[in-house]
Amino acid sequence: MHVINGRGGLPMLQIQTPWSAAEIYLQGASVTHFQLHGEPPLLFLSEQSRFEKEAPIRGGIPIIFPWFGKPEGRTLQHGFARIRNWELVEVRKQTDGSVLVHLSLPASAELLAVPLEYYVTVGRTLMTELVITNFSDREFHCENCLHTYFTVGDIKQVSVAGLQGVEYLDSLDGRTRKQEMENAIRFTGEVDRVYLNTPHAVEIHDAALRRVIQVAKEGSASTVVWNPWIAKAKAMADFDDSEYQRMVCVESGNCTENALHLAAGQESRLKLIVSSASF
Ligand code: TA6
Repeated sequence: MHVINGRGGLPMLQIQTPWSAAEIYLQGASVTHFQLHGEPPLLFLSEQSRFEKEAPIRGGIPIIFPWFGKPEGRTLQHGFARIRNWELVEVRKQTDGSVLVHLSLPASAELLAVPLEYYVTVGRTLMTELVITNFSDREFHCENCLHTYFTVGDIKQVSVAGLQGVEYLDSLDGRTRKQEMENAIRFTGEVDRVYLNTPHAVEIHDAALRRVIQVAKEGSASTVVWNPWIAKAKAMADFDDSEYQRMVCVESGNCTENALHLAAGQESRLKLIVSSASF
């Protein structure tokens, strides 16, 4: 496997394994495609996504770092990691047939002494792990999030399970703190919620595609659930008006109140494991 010119001429890797296929752009270390052979893609990528230098890719798994959203004083939504060019360190076929891709974002002028390492393992499942190491001599505060877009057959027939009882911040209501009462979250309008202090896996039940996607994670206290619905879909230039019907974001990270405070020398390991089963 070697780097080729992908969409917009951006460098990318195409990965093939006995069970699956994947695509990874060096820009943002963006996993833009993951598909088990014979099944619909698991990751969603907008047909209108931009593939231009320094522009976010609309879909796949954007790496959100060092901040989530647009905190006070920041102009760049979701930080800069997803629009920077990452370095390809290694592509390795493993003995079990999976493929490991290691990418790195060196410490930069913006973030002295805090490099990022990203490990993507493509096989029967998709695993990605973001490692942040604070090599500085003082505490480092940041947020991180693997902002994963999943393909669904019809959002109106989708439910997200595993968050009942969990407190969340409702981004559509001034980040008011609420509690999830449903054991299966359904979508009848825009949903944009940061669930807090929840380390557990969640499941996306997709009746139209007759599959359950499991979104498991390690090193993550926040789960974000987002569907833009009709109005926001229309407002996004890099997203087709109808695409809200065929995607849902279930994101794994450490956001808002769960932000990270890394002591000097401390590292954070955020891991995502995506698998699916048909029914
Ligand atoms: O993950 C939810 C969210 O923060 C939404 O509020 C929405 O803005 C989404 O991220 C996409 O953000 P982006 O900057 O990629 O358009």
